[in-house]
Amino acid sequence: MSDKIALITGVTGQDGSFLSEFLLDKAYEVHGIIRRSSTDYRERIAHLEGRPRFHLHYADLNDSLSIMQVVSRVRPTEIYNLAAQSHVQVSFDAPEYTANTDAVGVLRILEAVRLCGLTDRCRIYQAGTSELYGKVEAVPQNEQTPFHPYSPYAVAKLYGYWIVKEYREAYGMFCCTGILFNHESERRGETFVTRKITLAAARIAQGKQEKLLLGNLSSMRDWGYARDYVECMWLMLQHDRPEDYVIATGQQHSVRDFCTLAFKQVGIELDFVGTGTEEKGIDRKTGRVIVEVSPDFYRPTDVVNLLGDASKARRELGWNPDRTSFERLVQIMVEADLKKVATEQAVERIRTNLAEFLEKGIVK
Ligand code: NAP
Ligand code: G4F
Repeated sequence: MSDKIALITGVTGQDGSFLSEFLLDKAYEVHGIIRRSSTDYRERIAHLEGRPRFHLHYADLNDSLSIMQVVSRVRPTEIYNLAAQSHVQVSFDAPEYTANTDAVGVLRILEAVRLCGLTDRCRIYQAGTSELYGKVEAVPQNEQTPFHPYSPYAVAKLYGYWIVKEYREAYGMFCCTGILFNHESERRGETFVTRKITLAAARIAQGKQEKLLLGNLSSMRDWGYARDYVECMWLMLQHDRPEDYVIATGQQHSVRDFCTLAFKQVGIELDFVGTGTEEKGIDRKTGRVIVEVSPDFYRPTDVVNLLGDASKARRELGWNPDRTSFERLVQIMVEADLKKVATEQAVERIRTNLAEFLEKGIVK
């Protein structure tokens, strides 16, 4: 049995799935926490299920007993706490749930490790976020930049950041926070802006969608590739001392830029005209309106100027933020969504044909 035992909360999520692959490749025994659900299909980790060193356990970050049970059974050497209600917009609709999971959930992990007597054995990574900088007080942002959280999600994550620091100082635990800027991929949830755009580009190009409705097109993000970012989580826990690190590319683009590039990938050149809610993205060739602004996607408070400075991670962890360019990231996502939409269409055609054959008695 491996002496490297990782426990990942949020294993079914974008990052959890990439991190599982990364750690399995490093010969870890990987344990993941999943929530009981009436549908048992876990798309992002389906390809890992059944592997000998990959194990799943039912637990919930809002249920201390379940966390204690898993931690005491698995006795991990590393915990990656990635589980969260991770959607900023949703945190305005479900602030209490978000606080319970994203703030107190972190405390539950730390306490479980302490109460199971694993403080000397187990290192803990906490998924922090660039949303902590929120209504930014400086650009770019690094580990010294003051926090100014600007959503219920960010406020909850701020508690997570401070409680990790507190347990490090009070109990000498090896626990640290990665302050990760936005990272995307072909596995990104479909309601985050990048994936919403790449999926729409693929659907519009294949005649499956008319228009794309978005909120703030001028919002600026530092977008990296999730597959590259999970390495940093691991590097932080291999370091000789527990510290917090900013992880970012140091490049900034607007939502509008992302749209322009994604649609270019499917052969549609967009021109943006107008301002505010009247702004539109128009197909240069046909004059057709492809992108419109809907206030439904505006947030009560929006974070609009994120740009990270990951010099400390580059210097101390040897992490290379330039591995996947912005252009390549958009290309990876669009290509994956073109395939997804084409497959869905093929399945739909097969279903229709089969239904017809059954009806006509051609097949039984
Ligand atoms: P994600 O795809 O939304 O995945 C979230 C994961 O958390 C899912 O596995 C989800 O399980 C699980 N989860 C939610 N509530 C839970 C609960 N109460 N108990 C147990 N598990 C629960 O998020 P992600 O993009 O991979 O992000 C991973 C972490 O990094 C999150 O903490 C996020 O806040 C943080 N972060 C992300 C980014 C980014 O750009 N992606 C940047 C900075 C920080 P189900 O599948 O059952 O819903
Ligand atoms: O893609 P987003 O929803 O990501 P956001 O809010 O930056 O949060 C993500 O990154 C954080 C790291 O900074 C993570 F901590 C967090 O868990 C999550 O992974 O929105 C990005 C920007 C926002 O300014 C939003 O207002 O895009 C703007 N936007 C414009 N139209 C939209 C839309 N966002 C979404 N989700 N949907 C839209 O239609």
